[in-house]
Amino acid sequence: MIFNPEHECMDRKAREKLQLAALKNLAQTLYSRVPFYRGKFDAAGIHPEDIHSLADIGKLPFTTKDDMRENYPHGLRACPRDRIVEVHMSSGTTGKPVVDEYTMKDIDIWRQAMSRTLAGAGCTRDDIVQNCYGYGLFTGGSGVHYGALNIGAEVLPMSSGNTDRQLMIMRDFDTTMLACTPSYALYMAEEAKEAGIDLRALPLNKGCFGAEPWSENMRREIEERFGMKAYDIYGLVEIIGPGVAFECEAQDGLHINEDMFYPEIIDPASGQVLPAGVKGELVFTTLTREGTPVLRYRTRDITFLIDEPCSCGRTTMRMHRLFGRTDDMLIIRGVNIFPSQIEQALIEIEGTEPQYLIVINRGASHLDEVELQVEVKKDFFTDETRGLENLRSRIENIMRSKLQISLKVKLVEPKTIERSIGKAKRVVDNRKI
Ligand code: DLL
Repeated sequence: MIFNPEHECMDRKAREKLQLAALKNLAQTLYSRVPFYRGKFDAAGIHPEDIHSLADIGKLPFTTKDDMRENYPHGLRACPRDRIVEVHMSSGTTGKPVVDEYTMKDIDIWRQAMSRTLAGAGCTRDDIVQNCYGYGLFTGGSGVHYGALNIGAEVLPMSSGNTDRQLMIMRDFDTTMLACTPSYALYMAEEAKEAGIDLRALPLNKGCFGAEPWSENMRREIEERFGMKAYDIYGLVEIIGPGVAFECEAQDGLHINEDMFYPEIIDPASGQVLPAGVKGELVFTTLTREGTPVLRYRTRDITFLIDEPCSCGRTTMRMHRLFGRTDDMLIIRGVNIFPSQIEQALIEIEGTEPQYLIVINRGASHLDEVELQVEVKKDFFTDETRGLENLRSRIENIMRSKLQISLKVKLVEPKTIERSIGKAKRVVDNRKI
């Protein structure tokens, strides 16, 4: 199903015209309303009036995650405060979070983008959508919620966790569509098996999965275990949340809502724009947003663009499912974490050395399990066992509250974690995704 054929199947040239007009408008807005962007334009010796074609976007400055953190909380807002109606934020940070502020028009854009996303997976007003993405500051819950309501489907706003209850509701409320992270879907399947529930016999027939890396293998497994179609959906809080790109029934690349979010692929080292088909770092510009619009945001996600017609009839540019990232960001149970944040938290804990190793496994449960090995200071190690046990649980509590993830801490003796003369190896990721 195509939610908005007028836009999604628009003639390419006509769309480019709209994109150019929106880009000029965006540049003007950012220049006149956001001192941070004015500074960036001035430093680059460029003025919004210099934009004459879409290719001119290549002359404009990039925005990075650090820029966003430095402008916390409201430095990138491009409209008066009283026009903001909702706020979302990045999760799991010890530093400043990335903030996304939405006006009512932004919510409309999101609603539209998410309706297209869910419709791409076949959602109609007849569907009952079990939404197990987290509600709250994370964008997943609200994004799916808005899209499903706009289609006229019924939403079960479950949020994440409490798997027994999820399975009960899934059966008793005749869920037809599932929305959650792919690893949680597999975990649910495992729990269902244990509880003797035959998922394949339920009305559930499709689901949309994203917010973390997954593979064709995982897709096959989800489709097989649930007896449903599994679609990849992509987005990020810096741009709007989910709804940036989504798969259609062809399951052959993700259609980008490019009338709203203008994509580029760049060489991560030089910043040069690369042509379709060439792998590089994905960059997005929000063409029509009002609250916190963004110019050329460097996502750090690696993919390539697909500039060929799709069998579904949509004319939008597609992106290949992600290949990875250019930085060391980890996504653990859907929460984005940088090793440096763990390091930062450890520095503040007395008794520990800043020597650590993060070991990630995806066990039989299909959920990520993290062991944090931490070196203990010499004096501490000779201490009685109770002292060590206290330290261990203290670190676990601090990590849970600062990073919003549960991990198991293993205290190790001084000098046991391998030292490196080059870049320290901080992560052993055993997940076979
Ligand atoms: O994860 C938004 C989202 C919610 C997307 C629900 C899909 C479904 P953030 O927390 O800002 O936003 O994390 C964004 O997650 O830059 C990617 O590295 C990763 N990511 C998101 N979708 C996918 C996907 C949400 N389909 C970061 N495949 C992005 C692989 C994904 N990685």
